[in-house]
Amino acid sequence: THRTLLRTAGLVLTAAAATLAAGTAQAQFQERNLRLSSGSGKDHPTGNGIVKMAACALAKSGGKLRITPYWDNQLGNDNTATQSVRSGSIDMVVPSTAPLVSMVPELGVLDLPFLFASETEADQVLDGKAGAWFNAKLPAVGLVNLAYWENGFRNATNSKRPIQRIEDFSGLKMRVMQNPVYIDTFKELGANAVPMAFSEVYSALETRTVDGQENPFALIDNMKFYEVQKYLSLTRHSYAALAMLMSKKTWDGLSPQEQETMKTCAAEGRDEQRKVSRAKAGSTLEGLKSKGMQVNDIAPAEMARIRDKVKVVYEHQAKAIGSESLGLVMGELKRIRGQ
Ligand code: TK8
Repeated sequence: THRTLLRTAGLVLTAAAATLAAGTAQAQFQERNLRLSSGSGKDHPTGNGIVKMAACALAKSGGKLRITPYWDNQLGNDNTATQSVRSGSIDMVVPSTAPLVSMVPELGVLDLPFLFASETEADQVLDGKAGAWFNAKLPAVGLVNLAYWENGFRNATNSKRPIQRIEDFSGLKMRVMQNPVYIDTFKELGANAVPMAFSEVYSALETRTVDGQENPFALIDNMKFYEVQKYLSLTRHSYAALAMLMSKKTWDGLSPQEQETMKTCAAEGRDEQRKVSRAKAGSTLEGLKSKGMQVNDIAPAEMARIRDKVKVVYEHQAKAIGSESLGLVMGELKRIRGQ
């Protein structure tokens, strides 16, 4: 009888522990549907990343943590969708970091021309202490960056002429992102820089309101700019990062386990997205040629003149970016390059 009592007590305790554990698991994940705004289409590498991130969140939450993407600026462009995320009416957005400088000017260092020499350098700076330093500034403006994703190296397209040398920029009306570094860079190149939201670019190119724009191959293809742009010149003048942003209001409402899951899955999505973006660059460029774009390299001597001309942008923008941000990123690059 004594033994039976003990055994029964043991069974009851085990059952209680199991219920508690299940209960905690219940508290870990609630039924959620997070709305995510994307500025590109599902068949852009960002789509691969978002699909992977969403599958990861569902799997890790027993089907409770759902992410629903809205493609092609349906919920607004980078600026308006980001404002909606700050207000909490949309949960997530994946803009370029460039438009964020209106809230966090220190991010402008990432937009400096020819800053990164390779994707590897960009990954190490963004995923390292510099990226973490930028991330620490976002909650104050109502945003949490889960991970940096890839937009890519940017190249110039236009409808007027191939850009073979710096003089070919003069007089070109070039749409740029709403960001002082891009405006300054294209002014220094002699173009007429026209800041504009991404969602308006196709029609501005079609109506010849602007002559050209600059973006990575994947977006030139995904947004069908080849339909309204004859020339693609391989300037590779800057590397653009995306930020997988969540509303701080949404983030603060998540359990620690949900927060951890979102971070893990955003990193999984990032790795997939970067992989696809880099794997497809070559075939995307070939595709643009077959869709009628006339693609030209720029002779090294002419590239050297272009790089030389825009160096002054670093000085012009130093004050707005701030010495701490500049020092941190340039220091990281020196370390990475073994200088
Ligand atoms: C997409 C934009 C785009 C950017 C631009 O949301 O505006 O040219 O390159 O990627 O962020």
